[in-house]
Amino acid sequence: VKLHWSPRSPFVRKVMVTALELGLAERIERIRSVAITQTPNPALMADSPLNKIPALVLDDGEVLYDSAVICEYLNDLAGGDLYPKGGRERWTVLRRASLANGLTDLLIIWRGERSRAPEIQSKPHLAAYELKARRAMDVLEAEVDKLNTDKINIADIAVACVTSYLDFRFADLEWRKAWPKLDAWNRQIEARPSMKATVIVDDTEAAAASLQGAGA
Ligand SMILES: N[C@@H](CCC(=O)N[C@@H](CS)C(=O)NCC(=O)O)C(=O)O
Repeated sequence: VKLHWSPRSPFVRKVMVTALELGLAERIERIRSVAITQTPNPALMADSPLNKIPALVLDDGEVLYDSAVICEYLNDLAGGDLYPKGGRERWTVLRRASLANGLTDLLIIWRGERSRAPEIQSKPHLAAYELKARRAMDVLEAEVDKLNTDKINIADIAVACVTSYLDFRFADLEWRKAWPKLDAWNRQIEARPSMKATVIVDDTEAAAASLQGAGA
């Protein structure tokens, strides 16, 4: 299978961490695909109509997106146990994974707004994005006792990827000071080989010609 991939995307990272945890990473051929909201990429859109990465092209040509669907597909393929099979625990884990995914979406649009020329940035939007991001982080901090670093699930992977993304794009938030329990948990999960192998890298210079803007 082929994965529309970028070393800068937290959603792609989540898929790669999932694949590594399941022992499937070697079966995935990565295609460096530039995904920038305001500069749609025709080659990417041929497979991913909304111009988003990750998108997984299966051997029969069908394309799976978005990252939540890809992760569940990989877990199913490997017969993995990253998703509780049923009961209340399943819904809690899925809800927490959605919170992390939604926070990631929010950070991406927040960053998009911050990257615009200062005179056209919308102050109300910036303030609302920050308020929501902080609220989501408060909820994750309050739930930190339920997060794992040993027998991990899909929510742990999603929370790990979004918190580490804050280091990459929102260093000014100083999140590790503001949410110290999440910081301690994140440091432990970042020690897993799957996280170490997927550290976000800014390859902007390497791909400079086509990488203008706040994309991945
Ligand atoms: N809900 C999607 C979000 C994916 C997403 O927003 N990816 C960004 C890069 S991190 C993207 O491809 N942006 C390009 C665009 O919006 O046109 C998922 O979970 O896969």
